[in-house]
Amino acid sequence: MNARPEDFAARAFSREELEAFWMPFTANRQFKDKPRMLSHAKGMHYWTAEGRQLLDGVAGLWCVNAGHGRKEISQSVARQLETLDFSPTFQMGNPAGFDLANKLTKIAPAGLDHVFFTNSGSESVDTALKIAFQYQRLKGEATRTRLIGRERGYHGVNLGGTSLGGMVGNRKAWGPAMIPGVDHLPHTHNPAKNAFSKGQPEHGAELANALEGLVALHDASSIAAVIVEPISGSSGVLVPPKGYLQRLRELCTKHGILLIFDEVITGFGRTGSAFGAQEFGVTPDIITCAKGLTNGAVPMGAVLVKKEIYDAFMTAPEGAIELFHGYTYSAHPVACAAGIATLDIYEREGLFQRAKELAPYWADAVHSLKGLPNVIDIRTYGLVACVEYEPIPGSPGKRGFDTFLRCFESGALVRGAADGTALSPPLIIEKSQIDQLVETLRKAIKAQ
Ligand code: PXG
Ligand code: PLP
Repeated sequence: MNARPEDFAARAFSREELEAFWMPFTANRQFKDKPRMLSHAKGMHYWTAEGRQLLDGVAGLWCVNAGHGRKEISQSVARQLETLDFSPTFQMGNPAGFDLANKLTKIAPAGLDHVFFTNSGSESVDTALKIAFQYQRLKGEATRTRLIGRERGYHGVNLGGTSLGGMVGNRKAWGPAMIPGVDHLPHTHNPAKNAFSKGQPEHGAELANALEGLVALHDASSIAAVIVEPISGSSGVLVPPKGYLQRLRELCTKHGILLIFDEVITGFGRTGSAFGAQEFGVTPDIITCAKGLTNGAVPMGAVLVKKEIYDAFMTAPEGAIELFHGYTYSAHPVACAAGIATLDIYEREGLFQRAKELAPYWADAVHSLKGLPNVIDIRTYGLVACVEYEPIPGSPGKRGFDTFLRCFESGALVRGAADGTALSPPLIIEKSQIDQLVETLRKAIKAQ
């Protein structure tokens, strides 16, 4: 189908009509004074309400990995809606839930062979934390109640994930509401040593040793789990230094601490493998994911756990509920239908491999921005990147936001991340579109 933006011409909204919707992570008043409305999407593009075409440089919000408007997904969803629109998954099942779980565990790292379904990345994170707590209890290690995140981490917005996250703006307003017993490892961003690295930076594996410090402080017997993103996305695409994740794995194993990889962004081909775990050759005990699971078409998340964890729960007495946790919409049949169709597309079109093959071209293209005014670092891996700017004194984040606005006005959707621009296009992107995205960004940076 050719895009026909005129079919989707959005009516104009008055300022008053924009008022009721309290928009998430948005400068509401600024937006409502000068709205940016998206009305239609197909393939690599969005169209604005005014009919302007935008090249999608962030897969919507890091989630539309197979590109927009995939017929296979909408048809699968429509069929499911007409067959079984909703079914409870507490004490009963629907076929789509089991089919999706089987498909998902097939592409997951070996050993992570059970899936708990949620509706978002945030719910996946809080679910993973609860599973980690209870697993330690079941093993007879009920004193392991502390959790460890990392500076500059993002683990969604529910209270567990907020507490484990490491971005100050997302934390500072909720001090007393946060869960207790949380520490943070240092982040791995080191521009003095690693600026303009392509792929994994050379320096910083030793930062994982900070976990030894926390063990020395609290004792291993008090720590349940460590959660990190293999590549931190939200806070500016921080790629793990060579050897860092391996070291973290070793230390977690040594101290009986569960390792959780939050793969909400790094899952589903972003790095060139199904999950970052496989790409970096490190197997965590639990993986959280969402976004690309359904190509963003229907909200859904999942928590993958290794066999030993699932088996520990299955020792509860016959007939007992093993995990007192679940969402009304866990394994919602419509979300599952979207997930099944999405995983089929990834496989049929070899999109993870495509990301891997495009990665060198992508890295060269984005790194060609080195040398532009204010560009202080560029980080790339797979089909993800961040270009970081020298902050304007007193106005942190302004250059990133202004660059997003300029790109939006000149035909590309990018994402402000810290004082930078994050890029993570659908994995179907063509080389010519990579060129176009980078040229649009180049002009926007020059206009800073
Ligand atoms: N963990 C990670 C690693 C994420 O990137 C979540 C959890 C939460 O997922 P939900 O589905 O609850 O949003 C995310 C989500 C950004 C941005 O700043 C990133 C995310 C969401 C919104 C904005 O680019 N990541
Ligand atoms: N609040 C109330 C009053 C509820 O009854 C429920 C679910 O039954 C929830 C919250 C949780 O909703 P969900 O299962 O969609 O997360």
